[in-house]
Amino acid sequence: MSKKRIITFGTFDLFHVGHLNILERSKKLGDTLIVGISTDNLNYSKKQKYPLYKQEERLRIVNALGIVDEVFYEESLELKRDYILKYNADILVMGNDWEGKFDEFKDVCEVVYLERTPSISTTEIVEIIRSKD
Ligand code: C2G
Repeated sequence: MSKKRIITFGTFDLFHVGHLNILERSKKLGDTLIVGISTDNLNYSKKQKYPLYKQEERLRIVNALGIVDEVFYEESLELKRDYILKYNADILVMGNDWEGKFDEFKDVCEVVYLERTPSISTTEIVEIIRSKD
């Protein structure tokens, strides 16, 4: 049987266990895990703010995980179909905060939404640290 290629996307700012959980569960769906790291500029255009960690740092952290096989920069949300095709992905995995949003790609790959890990997010971590000042 041919090896299954999994693709997923994210910012992975202040890398935490919620990020690790989704990457571990994504890897279990196949053989090769490819991760698109959203660029600083893409984040700015989506959220009007830059991540705390620079894209080079976020990419290095994710790439250093033993379960991750390939990483690349996600420059634009509109390029998702191109990335799926370029990286020959069999399955697109996204957190269920994106439920239904990527169903349009079901013509080129399987689309799976995984449950987010409850009670942890980069925003929450920042708020907790700020409140300790
Ligand atoms: N995640 C999770 N549980 C959490 C927090 C995050 O499962 N408690 C998942 C998200 O659902 C996502 C991945 O971790 O699949 C990365 O999360 P973010 O860095 O917040 O990604 P986001 O900014 O939503 O970028 O093309 C889409 C974007 O690049 C996604």
